[in-house]
Formats: sequence, structure tokens, C-alpha cells
Amino acid sequence: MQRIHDPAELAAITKQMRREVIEMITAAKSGHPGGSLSAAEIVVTLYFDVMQHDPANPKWKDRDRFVLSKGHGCPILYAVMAECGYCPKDQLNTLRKLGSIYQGHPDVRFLPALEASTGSLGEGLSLGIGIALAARLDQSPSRTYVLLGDGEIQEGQIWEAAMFAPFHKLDNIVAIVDYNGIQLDGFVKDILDLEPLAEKWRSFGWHTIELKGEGDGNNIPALQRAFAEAATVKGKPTAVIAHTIKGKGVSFMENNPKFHGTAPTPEEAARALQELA
Ligand SMILES: Cc1ncc(C[n+]2csc(CCOP(=O)(O)OP(=O)(O)O)c2C)c(N)n1
Ligand SMILES: [Mg+2]
Repeated sequence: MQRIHDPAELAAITKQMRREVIEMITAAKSGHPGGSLSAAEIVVTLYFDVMQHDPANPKWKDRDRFVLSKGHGCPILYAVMAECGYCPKDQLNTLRKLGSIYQGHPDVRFLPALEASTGSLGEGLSLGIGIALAARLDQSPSRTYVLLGDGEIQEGQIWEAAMFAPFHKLDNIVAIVDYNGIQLDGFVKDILDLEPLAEKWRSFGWHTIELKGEGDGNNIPALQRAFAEAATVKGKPTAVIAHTIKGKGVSFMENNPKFHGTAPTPEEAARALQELA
């Protein structure tokens, strides 16, 4: 796919993707807007600038892989994959309907262009590491990107995987933590604080890049620099701790735990789309 480097162009795509997320979840009358909106720049920057992939040839052996470990954030992934040409845009509003290719969590049985079925939190890093190990065995240049939620990484399996990748000197995998500070029913720091998070990843042996200021994980040039740095690291995996804003782009959803898993009403959706115009 033709890469887009221009941050302004990527930002325009991101805004459009946010609109589609709102429309899809409103049509479904259920879903998780907050974590799709916080991850929008990350997913757009990966698919439109960073990753080597070909929507005309989704099973290309040497493609880079993306695993959405925080599977409930799939509306942003579906919007981006549809924009790339992997799947039909005109079905996005069938999200969460029986038989839709756009299931409530990513499911390869319905949408084979996905790399993995996810949504049972805690599994995606292990999956990604398996994919990355296989790529190394195949002597493929493929790189694997795994997007984790901050609440999700309270799962023990994440830390088993975090221990494994540096031991095997896997340098073709990047774990990104969407550090939006909110999990299902409240603030991460009140439920099970993760700090000092960058130190944890470093101590497990990961090259760790922290996009530290509030909202820096929604900063496209900062993400571009982080992924470029990750590509130069040899002999160890990279973790990107991306401080994002949950609900980013819609004022009344920003930093609001309510919109972790609540669809906007039609009136709220109209206001959201106005803000994203
Ligand atoms: C194993 C497992 N336990 C519980 C859930 C229910 N669940 C869905 S989303 C979520 C909170 C996730 O929070 P976070 O990782 O911070 O996601 P984000 O803020 O990016 O939306 C939970 C507990 C699940 N999907 N899988
Ligand atoms: Mg979170």
C-alpha cells in the first residue's frame, strides 16, 4: 500500500475514522467508543504509514501484522481496514449484528483479513509473539504490532509473554500500550495501578519508549518517531507506552469512564459528529 507520511493527511483520515466509529456504534446501539477513539492515531499511523501490507493480497507472506489484543476496540480497526480496502465500507453499520463480518470482537472466521481473533483480554501479546517467532523462523522481514489496553495488562498472561520475548531476543515485535487511564468501570490508578509502567517493561528486557505527556499517544509525529525508533532496535522487543485520552475527539466522552462501553444516544451521536466535522 502507498504510505502516507504527512501528519496532516493522517490526521484528516483519523478524524474520518472517528466519525465512522461513532456511526457504527450508534447503529449497533452497543459497543465501546472510548477505547476506539483513544487508539485512533495509533491504528491509523500503523496502517497508513508504518506497516508494509497489501490489501489486494491480504495473505502476503511478508506482510507486517497487527493484533488488536484489546479486541473490544475493533470499531476503529474495522473502519481503518475498510478504508484500506480489506473489507466493505458499506457494511460497517452492521457492527455487532448476527452474521455480520464486523462482530463485536474481531473474529477471523467472519473477517479472514484479520490476523487473529481477540477480545478475551490478555491473549494478544502471546499470539503476536508466536507470529513474530514464526516470521523469524521463516527469515521473513515481517514485523508484528500488538495493541494492548492498560486495564488489559493487569492480566497475568501479559507478563508471561513480556518475559518470553526478550529471552528469545525477538526484535520484530512492538507492543503498544494504549495508556488511556480508564478500564471497564473506572480509573486504572484506583483499581490496580500500573506505575511505574515504563520501568516494568524495561526491567523485563524491552526497549521502552514512553510517549509521556497526556495525549502524546494521540500525537501522530510522536508515534511515527516511536515506530521508526523501534525498527532500529536489534536483539530485543520494543514497548511503546502511549499516554492517550480515552474518548479522544468527542468532548463529553473524553476521560469519561461511562463511554468505555456505552453507545451514544442518537442525540449524543449528532453532537459527536458535529465536533468531528
Ligand atoms: C478476559 C476478559 N475479562 C474481561 C473482559 C471484559 N472487558 C472488556 S473491555 C474491559 C476493560 C478493558 O480496559 P482497557 O484494557 O483499559 O481497555 P480500553 O481502555 O483501551 O478500552 C473488560 C474488563 C474481557 N473482554 N476479557
Ligand atoms: Mg484503558
